[in-house]
Amino acid sequence: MTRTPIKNGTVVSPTGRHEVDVLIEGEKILALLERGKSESLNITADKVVDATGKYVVPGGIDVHTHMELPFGGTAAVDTFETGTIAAAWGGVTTIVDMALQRYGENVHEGLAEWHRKAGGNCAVDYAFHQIIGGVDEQSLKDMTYLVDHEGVTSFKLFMAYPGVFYSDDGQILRAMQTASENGSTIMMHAENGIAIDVLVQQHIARGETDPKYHSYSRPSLFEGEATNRAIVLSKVAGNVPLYIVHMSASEALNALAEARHEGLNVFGETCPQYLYMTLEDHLARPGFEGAKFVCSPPIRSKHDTHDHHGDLWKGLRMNELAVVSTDHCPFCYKDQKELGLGNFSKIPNGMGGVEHRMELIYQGVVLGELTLERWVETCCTTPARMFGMYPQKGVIAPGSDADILVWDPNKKTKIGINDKHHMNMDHSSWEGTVIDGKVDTVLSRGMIVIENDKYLGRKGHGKFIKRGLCQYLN
Ligand code: DUC
Ligand code: ZN
Ligand code: ZN
Repeated sequence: MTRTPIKNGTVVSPTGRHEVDVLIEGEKILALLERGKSESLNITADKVVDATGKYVVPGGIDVHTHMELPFGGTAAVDTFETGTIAAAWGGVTTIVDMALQRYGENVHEGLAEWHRKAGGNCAVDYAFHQIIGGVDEQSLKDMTYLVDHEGVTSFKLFMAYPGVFYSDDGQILRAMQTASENGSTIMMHAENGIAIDVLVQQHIARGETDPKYHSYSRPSLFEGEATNRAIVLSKVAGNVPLYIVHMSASEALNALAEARHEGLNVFGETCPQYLYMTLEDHLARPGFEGAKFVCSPPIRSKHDTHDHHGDLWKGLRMNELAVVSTDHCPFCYKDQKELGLGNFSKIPNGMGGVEHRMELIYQGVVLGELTLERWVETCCTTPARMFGMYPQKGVIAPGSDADILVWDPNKKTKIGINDKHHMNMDHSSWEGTVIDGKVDTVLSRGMIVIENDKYLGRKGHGKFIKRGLCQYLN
């Protein structure tokens, strides 16, 4: 078996920083060694990674991606191959993608289709949540089968997108009751889709068709209302674990914080776009450029009564928000975003970001929004525990998978289509952004996949990870 020591770096965990070396054997972490110990023990190494002046952290885990998702009359452009290569470039060693079942479709077939897409194609490890777009007797039974036999232990439901993925409150309650029996987690897209559709039609009827009306038609109050409703339903269903995805709004965060204060098993996730982007600076760009930033929930206004960015960063610091994911759902500008020229409601919803989450949230450390430890916790460790992959993933400890990111705080990263950009989109959502740090070396189960600005990975190296239940329950 190959032996790879990572020497002279600072190992960062959610609880602190340690000046130790990491010894990897094969696919696993064998030991953490005091400085100099590998020399005194005479450990033979096949390769040494020198991490002098660098941080050594668990590989990033992005628990919310949509590779190849058919959506908005088209499909997300990253395949599992291109998307996981981009993930590796961004220091991400595990993704959890959303397998799809729509109304009238069979859950097992939806999951099998996702295995066909991903199997043999991934550069890093992957797991699945299951979208349930049609809650009925059969899909409820199938949920329990997936938990018991398939290592799929979380289900995404939608309070938005009527006629596409939408579940009504009765369906949501029934899915939550099923989850409360089988131990799984309900992930919720919390926006009031029925009310949103009314506003969308009214904007279009008034000739307000530019991308910025996407945000005006989805007010933050609707996200707050839906979040609160989801929480109430989860409480009635027996305090079922509820994970609110891609939170963008202070109103929603307030509802979440109150529920957590009450001791409910309710958790929240946000994404970099909601921490940095604004309606005015992105969605309202001249011409049709704002279409690049159409995603749901939408990017919020900086002139709202709430300071959404400030509140979300604070929520991350205070563990009201537990996780940062990306909701990676990439579409090209040409021919895909352009489907919505003259009608914002036809713009495919989504942004690509799987490559940049570790970078963008590290920039939050530089800006004083988060500690280095909390960066690791929200991007690596908590995602693993939230979705039943700990301690195989999310931690640098003996016996864990050797998924490791060596991060250089002394170099810079310029993001952009002609700079750092490995996703399949024809543009970068983060064009021109400069990060005060850089992905240096990335290992996926002991294999170096990124080193010296080169991708050294292999299609098919990434394995499917069967997951357990949420590891944070009361
Ligand atoms: N939101 C998006 O922006 N894209 C994919 C699905 C979703 O909920
Ligand atoms: Zn969603
Ligand atoms: Zn999503």
